[in-house]
Amino acid sequence: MGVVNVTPDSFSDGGQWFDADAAIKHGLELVAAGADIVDVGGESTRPGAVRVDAQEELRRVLPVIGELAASGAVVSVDTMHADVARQAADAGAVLVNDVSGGLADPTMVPFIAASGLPFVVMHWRGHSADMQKRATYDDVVVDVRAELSARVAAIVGAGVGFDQLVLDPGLGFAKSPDGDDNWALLRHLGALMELDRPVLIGASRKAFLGRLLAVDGVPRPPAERDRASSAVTALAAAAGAWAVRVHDVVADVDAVRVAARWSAGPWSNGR
Ligand code: PMM
Repeated sequence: MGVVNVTPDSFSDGGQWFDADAAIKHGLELVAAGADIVDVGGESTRPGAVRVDAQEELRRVLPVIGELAASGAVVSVDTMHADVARQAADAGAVLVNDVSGGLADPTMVPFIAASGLPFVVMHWRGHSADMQKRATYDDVVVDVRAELSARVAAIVGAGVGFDQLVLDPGLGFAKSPDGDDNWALLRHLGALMELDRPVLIGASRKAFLGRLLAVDGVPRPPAERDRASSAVTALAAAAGAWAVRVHDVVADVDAVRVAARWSAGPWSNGR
């Protein structure tokens, strides 16, 4: 899954694809590089980000989604607003990626139930403005799994098909970048896969990688975290992740192919 952030302020690539034409060109490049899905978002969720309203989000994402879908790309919309999801679907998006797992907008889950669209349910404890205050866990793997499992039960209880759901541990969202939270979740991906739904991982360029690669206490900047992101991609793919949400699709497609070949044995090579 390649990332197209149509935002002025994303931590990872803020402003680079804010213009619709630039965003469309970038999305097409990601598809040409081998992305199976392009994930288009119009609201930054970096720690401390201020929210944008649905009107502004629509203005940002709709032309990009329409154009990419018309070109044959498989497009997902990264949004917490049901209105944006609905209009994105009308414009050709075929998957809804909601970092709040339907918690931010009470009309999201009913829309997903009515539309039948696949829905990414990410582990989320509150909006980005103060989410890092919520990074307290007894056992991060047990707690995230229990909270996701409870979300799945609530969403299915509200009429969404179990098979519509994809789960995501929400790396960087109410997870301490300095501690072990993100690493523990990656180390124990199997615990999430036991919930019997495909798992999506979004580690690309995140702060915990910057901290890992810090020199003299200065984190590595986001644009220089792609090699580490690809290493996470290879390991996550080998551990059975369904998809990885990434910026540097060229490198990550190779990483996924290595992982697939590594896991499959010689018969996957026609022998
Ligand atoms: N991370 C970001 C945005 N959307 N969606 C899902 N499902 N999982 C994630 O981890 C995720 C996401 C933030 O990263 P960006 O600013 O690079 O888009």
